[in-house]
Amino acid sequence: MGDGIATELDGIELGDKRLNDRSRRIIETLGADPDASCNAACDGWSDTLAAYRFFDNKSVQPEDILKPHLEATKRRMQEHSVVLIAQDTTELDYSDHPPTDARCLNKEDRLGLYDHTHLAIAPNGLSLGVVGVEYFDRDAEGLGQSKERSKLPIEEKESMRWLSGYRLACELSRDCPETQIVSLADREADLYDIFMEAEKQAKEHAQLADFIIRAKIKRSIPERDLEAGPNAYKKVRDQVSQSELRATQTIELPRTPKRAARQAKLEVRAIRVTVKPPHERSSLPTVTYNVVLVEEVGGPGDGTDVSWLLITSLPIDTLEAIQRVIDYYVARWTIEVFFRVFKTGCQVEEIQLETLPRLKNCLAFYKIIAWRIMYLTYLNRECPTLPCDAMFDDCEWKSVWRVVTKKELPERPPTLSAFMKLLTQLGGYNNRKTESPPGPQPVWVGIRRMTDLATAWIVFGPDAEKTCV
Ligand SMILES: [Mn+2]
Repeated sequence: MGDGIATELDGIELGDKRLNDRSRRIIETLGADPDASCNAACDGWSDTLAAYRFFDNKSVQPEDILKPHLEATKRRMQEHSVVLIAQDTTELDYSDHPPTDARCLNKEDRLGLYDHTHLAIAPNGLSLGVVGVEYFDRDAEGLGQSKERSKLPIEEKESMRWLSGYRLACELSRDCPETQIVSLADREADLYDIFMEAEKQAKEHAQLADFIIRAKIKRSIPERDLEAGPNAYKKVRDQVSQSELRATQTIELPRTPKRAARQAKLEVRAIRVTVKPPHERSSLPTVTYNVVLVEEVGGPGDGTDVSWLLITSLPIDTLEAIQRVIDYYVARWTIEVFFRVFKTGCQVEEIQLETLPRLKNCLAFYKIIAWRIMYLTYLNRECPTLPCDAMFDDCEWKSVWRVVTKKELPERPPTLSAFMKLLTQLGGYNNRKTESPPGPQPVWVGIRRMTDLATAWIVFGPDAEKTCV
C-alpha cells in the first residue's frame, strides 16, 4: 500500500530517528503482505534482522508505535458527530510456538494472550482506527480459582479492562469535544462499577461518554416482589418486558459460527429503571439507566433467537432515539470483523517471536494493517467515487488495471469502486453485477497479489526508467 499506510506513523517519536525510519519501513513491508510471516514479508535478511532488532529494542513500546495512528484516528473521529468506541476481547493462541515468557489462556496447556482492543467506529460501520490495546494472560497456578477471583476488588480483576475502556471513551470525548462518544460492549461488560462510574463522571465532567452494554446479570429494582418470596425483589427484565410495545422491525442477522445469516422480526420495548446494587455489595448506592429490550418473535427456537437487553445512557423518549440505540449496538459487529481480519487475514497467531515484548511490538503494526484493510473495504462502500489514487500508488493501480482488464490505461485514475472491483477480482472475488461490494477477505488477498504486480511494474513497467535511477 505504498506510502498510504506509512502516513499512519507520521510524527512517530521513538526517541531516535533511525528507529522512527525503521518503523515506517516495517509497516510498509508487513502491510504489503498482511498474512506472510515476518521473514517472508521482509525484503531479504538484512531487513528481517533489522525488524527483529526493532521489536527487541527496549525503548520501543507498542503504545509508541500506535500513538501516531491514535492521533490520526482522533482527527478522523472529529469529522463525525457521533463515534462509537467498541471494546472486546479475543484470544491469541501461541501454544504451538510460545514465546519463552508466555503464560496461560483458560487452560494450563494453552499459552498465549488475551487481546482487549478498543476500536473507533462511525455509526455507519466505517472503522476509524484502533484507540487502545491491552493484553492480559493468566498464571497457571490461579486457573482453577475463578470463585476466589470474583471476590477481589475490581482494580485487581481482569474485568477492570471494561471499566478502563469506559474511562478511555470518556477521555476521548474530552479530546473530541464536538463529537458524541458512545462506548459499546457485549455482555461481559455488564458491571455495576461501570454504571457507578458513569454517574460519577457525570458529576465531575461536562463531557463524558455515553454507553450501550448488553445485559448479562439479572438485576433487580428496589421494590419487593412479595409473590416471589419474603426477600425477593422485582426484576429489571420483567419490568421492561411487561411495558408497552414501542416498535416492531425486521433486521438482517449476519452469519456467526452458531447460526446462518437470517432475517429476524423483532419487538422493541424501552423503559428507564433504577437498579439495586448486587446482593453481595448491598451498601452501594442504586444507579439509574435506560434499558431497551429487543426480542425476536417467531425465531427458530434453537437457542439463537435474538434477545438483547441493552443498558444505555442514551435517551429512549422517541422511536428514533430507541432505534439509534439498536443501530449503534448492531454496529458493534465491526469489531468482530476487525478481529477476523487481524487473526485470519494477518495470521498474527503464526508470528514466531521469542519474547512477549517483541510480539506485542509486532502486533501493534498488525493492528494498523488490519484496520487499513477494513478502512479500504468500507470506504469502497461509502465513497465509491473517490479517485483510487487517493488510496493507492500509481504502480499499484496501473499494474492491477493492466493485468485484470488487459486494456490500455485510462487517462485518469479510475474511481475507488471501479478499482476495488479489479483488486478483489485478483483476490478471487466474483464481480457479478448482482453481488454486494466485497468484504475484507478478497481485499486482503487482492492486496497481497497486487504487491507482486506493483513490484514488477516498478522494475519492468512503462514507468521503469523514471523510477529506477
Ligand atoms: Mn466479547
